[in-house]
Amino acid sequence: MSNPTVRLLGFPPSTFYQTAALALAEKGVLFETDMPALAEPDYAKIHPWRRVPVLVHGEVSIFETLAIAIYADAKFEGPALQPLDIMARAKMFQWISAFLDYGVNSILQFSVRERFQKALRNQTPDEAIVEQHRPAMNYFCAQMNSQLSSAFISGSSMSIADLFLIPVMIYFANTPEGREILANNSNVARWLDSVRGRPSVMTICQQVDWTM
Ligand SMILES: N[C@@H](CCC(=O)N[C@@H](CS)C(=O)NCC(=O)O)C(=O)O
Repeated sequence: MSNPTVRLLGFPPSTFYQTAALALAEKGVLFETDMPALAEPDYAKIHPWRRVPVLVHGEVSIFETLAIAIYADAKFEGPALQPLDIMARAKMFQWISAFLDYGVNSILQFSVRERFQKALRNQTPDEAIVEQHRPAMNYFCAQMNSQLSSAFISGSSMSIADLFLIPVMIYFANTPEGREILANNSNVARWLDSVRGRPSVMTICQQVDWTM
């Protein structure tokens, strides 16, 4: 039975929604998903930039995925999503920040969104745009590959950094450029194979079976 006091506003195919949903699921929190009308005047009161996700927990409403994940980790019981070790925690934030800047501005924007968002709108992806950004995608994956000598991004246990990367990399692995790049980055491929088997990831990230 779902807990009616925890609601996640968002759209199941959205990678940022999926990151927030993974954080809740990994904590063992049952939640309801509501799909908001972003253009409604009142929506700006809960998300000033009219995006998803938004977490609503009783009287509390939080926008921005990182804030939601940190709140979920502190507020709910269940396995910790942030390492205690200071270096591991710094690595976690380093990779969240790297993803939100360099990963979003390469893999998410110019492969995943270019292909899957356009497919949703019956538009053709611009292959020239994908090609133009391929070196940055390659570089991001190579850096991830070096980082992934342990099981997870910030060490031996899963953290919020993995939760940001998992949804995007699952989509990316289903694109032509993603398949090629992952074939050259075996640590990333191994990490992805292993996290794909988690119940939270199977439920939240693999509902949409899109292969490009
Ligand atoms: N900085 C935001 C980014 C969220 C974001 O970009 N969400 C996308 C979906 S993945 C969205 O709401 N898009 C709707 C729109 O742009 O109209 C966060 O971390 O939550």
